[in-house]
Amino acid sequence: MARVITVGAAQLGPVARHEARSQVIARMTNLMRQAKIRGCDLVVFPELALTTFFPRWYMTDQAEIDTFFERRIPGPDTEPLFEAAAELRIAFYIGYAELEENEGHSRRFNSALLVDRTGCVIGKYRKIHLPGHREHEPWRAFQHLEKRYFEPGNLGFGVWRALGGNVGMALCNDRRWPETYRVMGLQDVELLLIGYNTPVHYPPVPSHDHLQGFHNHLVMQAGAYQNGTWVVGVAKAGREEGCDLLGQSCIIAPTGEIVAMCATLEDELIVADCDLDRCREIKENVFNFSMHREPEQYRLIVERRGAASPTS
Ligand code: CDT
Repeated sequence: MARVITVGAAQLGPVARHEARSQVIARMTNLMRQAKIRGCDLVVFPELALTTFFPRWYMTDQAEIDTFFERRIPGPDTEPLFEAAAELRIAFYIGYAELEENEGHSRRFNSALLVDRTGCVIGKYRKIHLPGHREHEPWRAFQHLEKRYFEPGNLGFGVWRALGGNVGMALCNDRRWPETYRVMGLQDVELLLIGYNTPVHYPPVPSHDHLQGFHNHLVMQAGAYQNGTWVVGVAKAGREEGCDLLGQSCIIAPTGEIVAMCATLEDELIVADCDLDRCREIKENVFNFSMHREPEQYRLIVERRGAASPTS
């Protein structure tokens, strides 16, 4: 019997700085209800879905910074989303800013959760590739202070048994790195969920601004094909507090083909029937890892962080 998961990619339009969590949750719940009508088993929301993309601002008041973080999830603000999921019997992925408090010690991560059809959390991922910078750089049109506000994730790239398949999670900048996909490919991932917030303007190299859409799809399509997995990339899109965020949320087949893509920069749901058995077309043939990989020859990947030129 075919293993088909009907997946909804629930792109969000911009979230204003002072938009209440309850307003955002209402938008997300609306998308979840649309997803139910369209037969979805799973809905995928963006990275840092509950607030505006706050790393664009330099802030020094920790109390102010912490207003963008969740101390508990589900918590009082987010409970309605979990209740809607349980009522509709839809699993979901959500990105959020996580504040972990343990014996007076606080840690902050850019995180994502996988929640099952009963509203129970079954997996957590903490973003590993944090882009941007740590200090205030006033020359930029806007900041990208993920390295200041978050620690690198410490949970690795997990893959969970869910919805009859193997489901992995990553966040935004992770999608640009081949290691992200391969570590999950080696756990036989079949459906990889990735929320993102990608400014169209890249201050260090503005001549690449027109390539943002191309690079977005290039990396996810390559990751899907090279590991024989479905990939779902979901944006927070549109003009958010004066900053243009890329849209183009999409669902990609294990062949690397885009099978559904958003056409707006607003709240929008796209849906695709993802047959997990189609992963075998790739995993058992051109990228049959057991048959064709040569890990002994790949040692540098884990032994060396930065590139070093040959000495002779
Ligand atoms: N959120 C996030 O990771 N955004 C980055 C922006 C580019 S690097 C400053 C991304 O990879 O899309």
